[in-house]
Amino acid sequence: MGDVNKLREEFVRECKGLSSLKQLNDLRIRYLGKKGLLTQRLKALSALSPAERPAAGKEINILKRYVEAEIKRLEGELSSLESRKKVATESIDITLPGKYIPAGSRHPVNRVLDEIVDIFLFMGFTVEEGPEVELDHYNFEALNIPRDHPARDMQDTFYVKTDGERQSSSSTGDGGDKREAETDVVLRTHTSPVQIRVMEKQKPPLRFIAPGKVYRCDSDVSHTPMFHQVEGLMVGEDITFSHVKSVLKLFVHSLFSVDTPVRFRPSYFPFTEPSAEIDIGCVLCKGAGCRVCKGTGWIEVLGAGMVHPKVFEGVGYDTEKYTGFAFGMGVERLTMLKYGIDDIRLFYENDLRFLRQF
Ligand code: 2NM
Repeated sequence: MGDVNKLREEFVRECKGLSSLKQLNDLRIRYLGKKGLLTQRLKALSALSPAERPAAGKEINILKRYVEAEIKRLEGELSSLESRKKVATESIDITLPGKYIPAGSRHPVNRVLDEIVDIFLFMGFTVEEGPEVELDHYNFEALNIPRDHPARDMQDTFYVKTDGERQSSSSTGDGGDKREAETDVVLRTHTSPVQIRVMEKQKPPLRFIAPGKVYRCDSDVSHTPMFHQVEGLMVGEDITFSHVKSVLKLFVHSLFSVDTPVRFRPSYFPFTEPSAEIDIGCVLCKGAGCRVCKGTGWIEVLGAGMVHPKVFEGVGYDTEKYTGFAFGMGVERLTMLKYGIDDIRLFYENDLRFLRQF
């Protein structure tokens, strides 16, 4: 058993020369690893006779436990030594310049959109959302917009090609060449399909707004192919045009100022009857007449009306029992008025000189 004693002496000697955790780890592998000195000796026990085996095994195991304990103790010592060394040599140069972290800002359209949503939340409306890729049924048919209505024109609506199913001109009547690419799938041209989807699922009373992106095949100083709308709907047993006036007046006075003049003008929409367009006194010239209001002193900001009975019939509402009003507005237009921006395309050019002003 002199061999085991020699091994112990060798281990003790090697421990004295250690100065790093890396060296300690190498030492551990040399003794306790898969092919380590102690592991090999333990394996060699099987070659001994049953008479010799217990005594030899006992000695090697005592050494093994000693080696394990020593390594653990040295690990503690060396790691605290190393961290003290690191702290002593490390330094922080407090004169170095800080890292530049560019701060983004909210897009003006989203800022105004949030303001609009907050005003309606305050009035007890909830927020509903729906798909931007819509069925012709929800975007037009259910809203009493007939097949030959100008709003459906290929010029305004983005039609989505669908696999296999493409309506031919014969199935859409005498539409001619222009109608050839029409399908049942469109990019929604307004958020009204959300109102239809909600009414199909829920019974009155209802009070919600539908904010979101809408798409129209249009592009000039006052039109972009994508823009944002907020539409709203309130349905109940005693809803009248007085509710339209009070809700929308309060809205305008909250978004602009309490002294902003508001007027309701008769208008036409297929999905409301009666319908109105709502003007506010020009925020730029205060009614005196300017380029923005085209000399009239008024700017149109909202459309609204009492929901057409045909729309209610389509979703299965009892038109004898329920009435309701709906309204809609363009968020870009309101943002332009709030911030005095004269070209809608600035919102989507991503020019930082423009965006950083908000
Ligand atoms: C507008 C103007 C007037 C409207 C109508 C409906 C629905 F689904 F209830 F019939 N939703 N939105 C509506 C009415 C929208 O936007 C200028």
